Amino acid sequence: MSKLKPVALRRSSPPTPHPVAQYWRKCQVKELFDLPFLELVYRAAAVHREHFDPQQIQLSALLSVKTGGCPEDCEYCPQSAHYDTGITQSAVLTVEEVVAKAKIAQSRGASRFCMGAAWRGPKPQDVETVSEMIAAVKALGLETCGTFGMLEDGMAEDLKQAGLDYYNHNIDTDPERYNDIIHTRRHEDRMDTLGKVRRAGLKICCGGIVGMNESREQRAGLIAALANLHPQPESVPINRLIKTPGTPLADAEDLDWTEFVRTVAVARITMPASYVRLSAGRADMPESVQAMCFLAGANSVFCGDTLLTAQNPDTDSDTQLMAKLDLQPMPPR
Ligand code: SAM
Ligand code: DTB
Ligand code: SF4
Repeated sequence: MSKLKPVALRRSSPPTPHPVAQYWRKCQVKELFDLPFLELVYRAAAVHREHFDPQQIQLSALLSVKTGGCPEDCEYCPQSAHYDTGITQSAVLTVEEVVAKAKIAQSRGASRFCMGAAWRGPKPQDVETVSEMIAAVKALGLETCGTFGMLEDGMAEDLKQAGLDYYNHNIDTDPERYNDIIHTRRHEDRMDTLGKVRRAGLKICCGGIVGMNESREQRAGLIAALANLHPQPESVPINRLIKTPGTPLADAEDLDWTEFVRTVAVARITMPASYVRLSAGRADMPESVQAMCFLAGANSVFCGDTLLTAQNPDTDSDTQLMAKLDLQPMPPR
């Protein structure tokens, strides 16, 4: 299996700092979505070039350190205990198992390693367990990211102390329809954890899912809510729903590829200095559509054959795609 090697930065200057805060009204974001498709992609590509080297793609690897049996009822998720998806609860991985996976990911060019757990939130003992994993992964020289659900006071500080760089906590959909999709918590609970994460000095990875039967206006609502986080999230995963049999969203209507590209482009324009990740949903996405996403400003992907439980393109296909598009892995900044 070939390794994706980082190359020297074409641009030696530091990344442009996050721009001065601008409040995005949902209707303003919707106006961006409504632009003629190629005009929107062109504008997003221009913004992308002002802040990043467009030939570079940040590579993150993902590992589920505790799979299945989650008490939350997120209608999209294969790991919710509320739905019969064929995924059963498994024990928490050992530090040795996590380090072995992290070494493989690093050897394949990943610069960030994201550990996920199917919890509503960690218990104090869980924070101790994942802290050992975080410290061990950090010691390999990888950036670390964790996604463990809602945090109690003090937990974000403990994770930071262990060596965590990023915390992933998605708002997932337009706040106005949050409880149409998830009934076991509120949008405000997510915001509460994001506040704790920020105050602890961690970087934020926060995004959402599209293709959950939402309207274009609701996609604009999701992007506006993300862009109005202050400061804006350093990393913004745009997930395309992976329809999982057994979940309530298994038969969601297909989202046209142009609408997905529009979402990426609007995320890039409204969050110019953030990494915009073409996240879940690449396994069955044609290379040409992925290329359009990169043109529209996506500059991060998950690498490796598996996401948390679902399939991702294999390393060889990704290596080939990046070679065809003359893209290079981004070294850690
Ligand atoms: N339990 C934690 C939480 O919800 O924050 C962390 C893990 S959870 C699986 C992380 C994210 O995965 C969710 O916020 C959601 O955006 C994404 N996700 C879950 N199922 C998905 C699916 N079927 N398709 C696309 N994204 C999905
Ligand atoms: C994110 O926004 N997407 C990733 C990561 N953050 C944790 C998770 C995608 C999960 C897709 C479904 C699965 O693998 O179970
Ligand atoms: Fe649990 Fe996270 Fe899945 Fe929701 S998205 S069911 S919180 S693992």
